[in-house]
Parts: sequence; C-alpha cells; structure tokens
Amino acid sequence: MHFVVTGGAGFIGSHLTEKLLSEGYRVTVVDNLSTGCLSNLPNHPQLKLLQKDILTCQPDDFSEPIDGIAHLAATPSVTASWLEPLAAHDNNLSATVRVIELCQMLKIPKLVFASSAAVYGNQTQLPIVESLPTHPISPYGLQKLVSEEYASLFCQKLGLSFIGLRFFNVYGPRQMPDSPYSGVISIFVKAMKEGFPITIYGNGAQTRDFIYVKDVAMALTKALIAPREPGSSLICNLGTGKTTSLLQLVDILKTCFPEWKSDINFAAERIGDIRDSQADISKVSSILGFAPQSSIAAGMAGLVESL
Ligand code: UD2
Repeated sequence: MHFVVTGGAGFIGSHLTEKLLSEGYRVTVVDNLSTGCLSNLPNHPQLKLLQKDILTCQPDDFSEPIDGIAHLAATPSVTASWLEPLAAHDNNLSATVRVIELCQMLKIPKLVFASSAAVYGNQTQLPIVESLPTHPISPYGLQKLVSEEYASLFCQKLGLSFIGLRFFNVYGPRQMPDSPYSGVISIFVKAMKEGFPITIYGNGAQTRDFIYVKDVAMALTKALIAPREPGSSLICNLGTGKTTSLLQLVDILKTCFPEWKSDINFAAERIGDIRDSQADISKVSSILGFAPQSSIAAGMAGLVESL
C-alpha cells in the first residue's frame, strides 16, 4: 500500500512516516519544510519526498495510486493563529480543503486528519468525551474543528472514509523546544539538559494528558489501514486517558537529569490556559484497537535517550 503524509518531515509526521516504512508501506511525504526538516526523515528506498506546500499540490504531482492520506501539515500554534489568523487559516483550513479536493481528483479512499483537543476549549467535565459540545477558544481550535466538519461533509459525497483524531498533548523526540509556545516537555527537557532554570506558570497543579509521539504514530497507522465503510466519518480523541501534573512531570524529569540542580521558578498563570485536560479514549480503543504503549516515565526516558 502507498500512503501520503502531509507534514511528513515535521515532529509527528516524521514518526508516522518511519512507522509506515517499518511496516513495509510505501510513503510519499509532502512538506514545504517551513517547520519540518529533512534530517527528520530516514533514507529509505520506499520513501519519496515532494517538497511543496500542500495548498499548491496538483494531481499530477502524484504518479502512483494512493491508498490513504494522513493530513498533518499545519501551523500548530495557538499563538500564531491569533497573531496571523489569515495565514493560519490558509495553513490549517484551506490546506485541508485542498487535501479533500486531491482525494476527489485522485480517488483516494481514506483521509486521516490530525485534529486537536483545542476544539473543546475549556471543559470542566473530565475526562473529555467526543460527544461533549465543542467550543474552541482560539482561531487554531476553530480551524481544526471546521476542517473536521469540511471532511465529514465531503466524505459522504465522495465515498471517502474520514477519521479525525483529536490529539491531546503530544511529546517526544524532534519536538522543537525553541519557541516559548512549544510543548512544556520539550522546553523543560532542553532547560534541564543545558542546566538552566525552568518556569512553571501557575502552581504546577494543572494537569495534562501527555501522549508519546510513537503512540500517536501507531494510532495514525491503525487509522490509515483500518477497514472502514466508504463515506463514513469518525472523530476520536487521541490521548492516554491518564493525567500528569506539572509538578509530577518535573519529578520524573529530575530522575532523568539527576545532575540538574538549577531553579524552579513560579510565574503567573498563562492567560487563556486551561486548568486540566484528560481524554476519554474508549472510542479510539474500541473502534481502532488503540492502546497507548508508553507510560509518561517510559516516554520521557525515550525522549531523553534520543537527545
Ligand atoms: C495544548 C497544545 C495547544 C492547544 C492547547 C488546547 C501543545 C504543545 N500545545 O496547549 O496547541 O492544542 O493544548 O488546549 O500540545 N507551562 C509551564 N512552563 C513552560 C511552558 C508551559 O508551566 O515553560 C505550562 C503551561 O502554562 C500549561 C502547561 O504547562 O499549563 C502545558 O502547556 P503546553 O503549552 O505544553 O500545552 P497546552 O496544554 O497549554
């Protein structure tokens, strides 16, 4: 089978690409390398790179039949979506519409989409089940939600089978630590590795459902190969169902970096931050047979080992 991965040179996309290749599939990565890097990709005879923005892709860019497309290319930043909403709209929503058009023109039977827990906004009812009302509180969350709705609307018309996975907090090797808006784990790991202090916004009791990137790659692979009815639409949470507070996270990281002796600073809570987040993963478990393999401690050890 041959799969296309948009954003395949990025953090999550490169792990998916690796996983698909390791299972014997052929992969075409579409990436404009705006945030992805060539060094994230392996040298592999079954891998092709189309260095292009998905928005400008034409059907004749693809020479062989495609069994499924995983659409991960995006501007994955809440802050960027506030600062440059039109650019984020192009990269997060118009790009999805282009992918749907390509599915139509190239008769691609399966679309798997990287959605986000950001579609839920502030939920007080935990764990979060997919049936709760969505209420995005950022342009980014809105763009992910409308992308899901576009795909659901078109899939019936096109006989396309659509799976949207709402990622919770993904971490692991190749996540960029260099922006203040990067994931907290990549920021803390970089600081501890280099002996710098870390800053906790709020009191550290806030919790997140952190999922290791290799588990995300496994779930995406299952979604790509799962037999599904043509024209069907499925939306699932993708997390571990477990939560970790920032203080617990720091304790685990201290065991990974025993030589780290710098400070933990506490600063005001970040505006717009949610307090707690936890996925209900019953749906992805029962329909796709997904079960996370890495505990937070194991994932963190994998991440530290990769440095
Ligand atoms: C996640 C997603 C974001 C969006 C949002 C929706 C990531 C990286 N971000 O944001 O894209 O989907 O969920 O709810 O997955 N923190 C510190 N110190 C730091 C950095 C962060 O204390 O140096 C705190 C931060 O204030 C927050 C927690 O760590 O309470 C997690 O922050 P994050 O940026 O990793 O992820 P989150 O859940 O805010």
